[in-house]
Amino acid sequence: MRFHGFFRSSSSYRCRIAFNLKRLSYAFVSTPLREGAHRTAAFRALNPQALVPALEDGGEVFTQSLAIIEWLDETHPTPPLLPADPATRAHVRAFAQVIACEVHPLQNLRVLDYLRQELGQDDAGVNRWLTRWIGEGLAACEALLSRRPESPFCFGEAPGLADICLVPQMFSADRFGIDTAAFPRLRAVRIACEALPAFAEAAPGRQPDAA
Ligand SMILES: N[C@@H](CCC(=O)N[C@@H](CS)C(=O)NCC(=O)O)C(=O)O
Repeated sequence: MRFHGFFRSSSSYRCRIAFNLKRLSYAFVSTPLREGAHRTAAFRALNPQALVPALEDGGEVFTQSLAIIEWLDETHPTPPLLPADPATRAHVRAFAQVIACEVHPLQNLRVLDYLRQELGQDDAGVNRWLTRWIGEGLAACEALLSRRPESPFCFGEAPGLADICLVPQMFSADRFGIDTAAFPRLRAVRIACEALPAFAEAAPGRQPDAA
């Protein structure tokens, strides 16, 4: 498998955690976003959307981190990243999608560049944007978990897709200076996850292309 990603990309970070949980090895191809490596013709041939990650596996190219993670889960079922019970699976997917579909797109490089370059926003304006949308999304995640019994991970005794999405988003919140004190459950899950080698070794600072 050849995995195209970037150390600080949170959707790449999600995939790295999934690889590690499943003990899968892969060849890593760094795609430095700040240098525009994802906008080259060569990269667009892999992903016409010009976004990392992309995974080459078995003669196919897969894109979109949630699709990649479900592909890995279906082709390497142990340990499972989704629960067996259909209702809980739906809740896990909903939690993951709050982050991957509602929060993350609003903090993406191209969106922040657009705010600065096309809409003329300064640091204060961009920070207001990030605080609003990341804060609102994490508050929803905290509320979703608060409805459930206490557990070390988002949905029980083992980490899965929800935790895979949460930890990179919490990392991004720190990077953007968002206060997460109001989200004790999310913070506790993050601590439990980061104590595991699969999460710790996936951290941006531990990647070969970390700046
Ligand atoms: N929904 C996509 C998001 C992919 C994405 O937005 N990747 C970011 C890095 S985390 C990227 O390539 N950004 C480049 C840009 O915004 O120009 C996924 O989950 O894979």
